[in-house]
Formats: sequence, C-alpha cells, structure tokens
Amino acid sequence: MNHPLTVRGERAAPATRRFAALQLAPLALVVLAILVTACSSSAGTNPSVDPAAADVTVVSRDVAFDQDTITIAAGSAWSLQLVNEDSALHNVAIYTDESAGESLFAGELISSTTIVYQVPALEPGLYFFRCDLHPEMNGTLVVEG
Ligand SMILES: [Cu+2]
Repeated sequence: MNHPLTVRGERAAPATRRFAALQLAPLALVVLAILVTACSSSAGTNPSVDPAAADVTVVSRDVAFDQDTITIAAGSAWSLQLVNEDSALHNVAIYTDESAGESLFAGELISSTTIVYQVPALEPGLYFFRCDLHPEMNGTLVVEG
C-alpha cells in the first residue's frame, strides 16, 4: 500500500522573507507614532482668534511663503496669522538675524490649517523670519518705530 502523502522539502525562502518584514515593522511603527504625535499636538491648541483681526497674514503654499517681507509697528504685541495650505508642517519663527542664532519667537508647527500667533512687542529694526522645518522659507521682518 502506497503512502499518498510525501514529505516536502523545507521552505527556507518564505521564512527568510517574513523575518525581513518583521525587522522593518518596528521602524514603521516609530515613524507612524511620530507623525501622529506631530499632527495631534498641533491641532486646536490655539485659542480661537478672529482671523480678520490678525495684524499680519502669511500664507504657506508649496513649501514657500507668499511674501518675503513683513512690516509691523514697534512697541506693542501683535498677531500673526499663518494660513498653511500645505499638508507639510510649517511655522513662523522670528530671529534677530539670518544666522537664526537668537530666537525671539517660535510659532507652533501646523499642517493644513490656520493659526494666529500672538507675538511679543519688538524694538524697531530688521529681523529674520523663517519656517523652522524649511529654512529656505524665510524673509525679513521690518519693525517700524
Ligand atoms: Cu515648513
């Protein structure tokens, strides 16, 4: 009487492939966790402010600001509205100069939404603003006394 079942050879290749996939899984989870954290931390933490009341509005689109010069008055706090039309995270941060060595204000990073920053009063002069994630997005802040 013949055995209808025969023992097959080992399947080494599929097992190896599965192992490689398992090695990548933790990395994918870490990346996902960072993305989720970044998105959730930027949503809805700013108290609602009437956008029409913002002193200055800047739009970010296609990883660029719509203007390279912002002008405001010295001596009083002011509001800066960022309308981020990109899914990429952007912010507006203000520094004393282009070296970006001394931060004066760092706006919260946002994605696909609008935020109104409350910026402290500045002395008259020329300052530097940029997106901290995309330093090529930058311009000059003119504070008029
Ligand atoms: Cu950016």
